[in-house]
Amino acid sequence: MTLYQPFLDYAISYLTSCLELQPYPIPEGFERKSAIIGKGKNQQEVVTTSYAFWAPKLRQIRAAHVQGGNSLQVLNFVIFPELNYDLPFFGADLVTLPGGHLIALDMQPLFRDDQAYQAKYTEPILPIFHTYQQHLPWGGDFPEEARPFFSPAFLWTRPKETSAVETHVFEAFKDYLKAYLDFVARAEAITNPKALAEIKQKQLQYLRYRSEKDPARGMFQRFYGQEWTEEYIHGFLFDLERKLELSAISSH
Ligand code: DBV
Repeated sequence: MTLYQPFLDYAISYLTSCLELQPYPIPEGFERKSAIIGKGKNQQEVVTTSYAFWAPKLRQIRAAHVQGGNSLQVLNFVIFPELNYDLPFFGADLVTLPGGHLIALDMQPLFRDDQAYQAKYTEPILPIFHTYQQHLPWGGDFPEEARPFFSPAFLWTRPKETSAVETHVFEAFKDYLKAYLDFVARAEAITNPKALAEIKQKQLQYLRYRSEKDPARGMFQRFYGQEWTEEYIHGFLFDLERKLELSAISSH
């Protein structure tokens, strides 16, 4: 059992219990990828496995799980809503590297500075955020340009102890996911054309930022090469632009 496997298992079984989960296609060759890294005695297999689903209101629910021994464990888990809902993204970046643990957990807002949006999608999360922040203090250094993509309930922390990941971070992950599914249950389809255009624009802005700045790009390139990495990022992890291109073609 590896550090983030229980997070992944919990998420899939919880989502299965409250959503009509459907399989989402994973491009061939990306369900599982493995490489041997290091030399001599330090050789280590690094395996990346991918999971993807969709459900009503949720365009893509996907996870990338990287397992390469005790000091290389990553679970990146994101939920992308359909473009006719104003729902935030559920974003979890759970990272363990030789330098330590790095945890990012948030409901990433479409409209960061809109008061009504904050009241709807951030304020209800603040009590959960404050509960965990006592045990999981602010993680410091953080790219300034990423700030617009996170809510005031952004849990960003670098726990010293693995036990803090197994307890506080795991509990926070469960509470954020539950709260997210409450939002999903209550969300109503948007029909106003101006609002729909704004959502699409914000979704694309988020997608482009994440695919351009993916902090895992260097790691994946080292393990699996540049070609595989770019296709994984644009064809699976952050695939909205590709999907929009496809639907534009098929509607002609
Ligand atoms: N991050 C991803 C994906 C990953 C992944 C798809 C599948 O978006 C892993 C793997 N994140 C990952 C790794 C690192 C980070 C770091 C391997 C460590 C990189 C390194 O140190 O070499 C939140 N993740 C980070 C950092 C942040 C996040 C802020 C530190 C980056 C830095 O200091 O430059 N989640 C991440 C992020 C957004 C998000 C930037 C932006 C919207 O949602």
